[in-house]
Amino acid sequence: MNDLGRLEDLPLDYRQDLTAQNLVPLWPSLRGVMPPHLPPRKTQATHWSYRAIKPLLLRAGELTPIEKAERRVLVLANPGHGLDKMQASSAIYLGMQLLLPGEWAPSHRHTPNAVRMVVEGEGAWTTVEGEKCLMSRGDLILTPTGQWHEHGHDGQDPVIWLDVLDLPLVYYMEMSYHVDGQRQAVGGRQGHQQYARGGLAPTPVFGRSDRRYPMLRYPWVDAKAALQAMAADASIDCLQITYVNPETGEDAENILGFYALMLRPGQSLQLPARSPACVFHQIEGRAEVQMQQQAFVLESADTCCAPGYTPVTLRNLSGDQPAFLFMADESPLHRKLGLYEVRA
Ligand code: 1HN
Repeated sequence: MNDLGRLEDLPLDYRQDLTAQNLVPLWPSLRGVMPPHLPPRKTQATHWSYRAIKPLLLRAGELTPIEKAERRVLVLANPGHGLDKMQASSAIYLGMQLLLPGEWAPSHRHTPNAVRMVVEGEGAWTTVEGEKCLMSRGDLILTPTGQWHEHGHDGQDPVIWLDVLDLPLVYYMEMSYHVDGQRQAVGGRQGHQQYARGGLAPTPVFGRSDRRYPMLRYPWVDAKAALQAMAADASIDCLQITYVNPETGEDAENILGFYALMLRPGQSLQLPARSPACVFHQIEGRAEVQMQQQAFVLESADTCCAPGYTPVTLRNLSGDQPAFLFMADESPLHRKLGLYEVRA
């Protein structure tokens, strides 16, 4: 490959003439924006320890009342992007949110899509478009783009959950904004009950639902049971499920994908290098996540991220208990853009 000319090779007066016209020569930067074979990635393999996060989040509960925070969150920021950018990867935002007993995080809606993965505590709920979704450990709750949502807590102990948003992408597109709302009236709908059994969709007299988001809460008991049922078949090596729209089978949200994965006792699983960046969050058990000559030990509720185009090996550190992980990635986005790729 030939060397391309550098900016310094150009006469100063020419560079100044270009600048005066808001013009820039491409060739000195061409290799930087499009290097051979592998894209430049700011996303660094990063681990966030729940043991470290929890006391700092509880301290935020003492320091900042919910009225002064609206959402009381510590952002899991990837140092490769800069801590101020609030990015775990190019398209993924992660945060740990605390709600104390009796608190209420008021209703709003916004352009970025969000999900919550409940980490700890009982008695909290999120109301999404009038559907009250109870929050239990491991439950996944969607608050897709444009949908009203608010959080409340009727229990006794602090509740903590992991927020996953496509905020960095929507912000990059200059489309990130929110609208404040009123406390929502709660209706009777409970999508997770109507779609509780895979492959069976409720069918009213006028036909199947055309709701874009028919299911908002994916209880962990159901996801775990689905994984355990798969595990009964010893020929299935990759015990992984995708959180889908039960009417269409498509990804639950438009931009980020969400998955749960089970590792049998002692199991190792190799994930090939794929274009999307990926987040791993430990729901139950302990696992090792190996990538780029690093090994992170995920204790319960720990989170880590892998840049795109990076092979990852997962290993259950227990010889007698299964391990369960929640994963989020940028696959739906890459697929819709026609950019998704897997490297052998
Ligand atoms: C948001 O609305 C929530 O509703 C959580 O709980 C985290 C991060 C950035 C922007 C909006 C919530 C958020 C957020």
